[in-house]
Amino acid sequence: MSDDMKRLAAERAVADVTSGMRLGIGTGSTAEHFVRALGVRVRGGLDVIGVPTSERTRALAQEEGIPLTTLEETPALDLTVDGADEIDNALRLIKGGGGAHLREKIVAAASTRMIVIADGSKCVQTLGKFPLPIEVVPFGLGATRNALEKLFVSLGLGGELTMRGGEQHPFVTDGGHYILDAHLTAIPDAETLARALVAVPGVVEHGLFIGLADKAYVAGTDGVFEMTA
Ligand code: ABF
Repeated sequence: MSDDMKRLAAERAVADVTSGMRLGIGTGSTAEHFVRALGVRVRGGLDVIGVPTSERTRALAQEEGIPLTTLEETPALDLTVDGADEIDNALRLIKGGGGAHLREKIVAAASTRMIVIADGSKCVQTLGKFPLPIEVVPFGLGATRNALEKLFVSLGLGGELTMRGGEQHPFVTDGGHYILDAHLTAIPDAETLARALVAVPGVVEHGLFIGLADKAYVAGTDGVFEMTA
């Protein structure tokens, strides 16, 4: 059911793609529906070029015959289509549950427009129930973790940090970093937290996407509805 909804949202986004577009191509199960539906249109003659946001997406896009490029060759994109873990009413997002938010944010920021695709379970009043992914450099991990814990206390945010994959076998991102998931429960001021996180040495990127999404296609039992920023 939820997978059908993800597919419906993805198909709506594919309908917004036109020939000549330079695309950012997201990661995750919803984005995979987008890649497959895009592949069908490409094989039907749609002329686009895409930058994948993960090695996983690159492999699938190649299988689908979608022409790919890089941000070195094509530094400005027209449209990025990607999933999300949480979406609030102002189209602020939490992303990174799939571990790809560093590349996802670079690609989204290089795009004129970003469309989010999701099923209705991703919509929230306040961000933060989904653990916030924070990508960190392995060097100095203990110090970075302490600094993050102090930051959360100073902002009145409770919650613990857990190492993605476990302390013994941490998950390693496409960029060779680790991910600390912050279990904050609620993030009442996402802008302040986003600014503070990037100022912590050792933090590479976090999963708060603010001011990047222009539109979301959200699929529920009554069909797909559109949210705009
Ligand atoms: C990517 O995939 C991520 O930023 C987000 O974590 C996740 C959403 O996953 P799914 O589409 O599988 O629910 O978009």
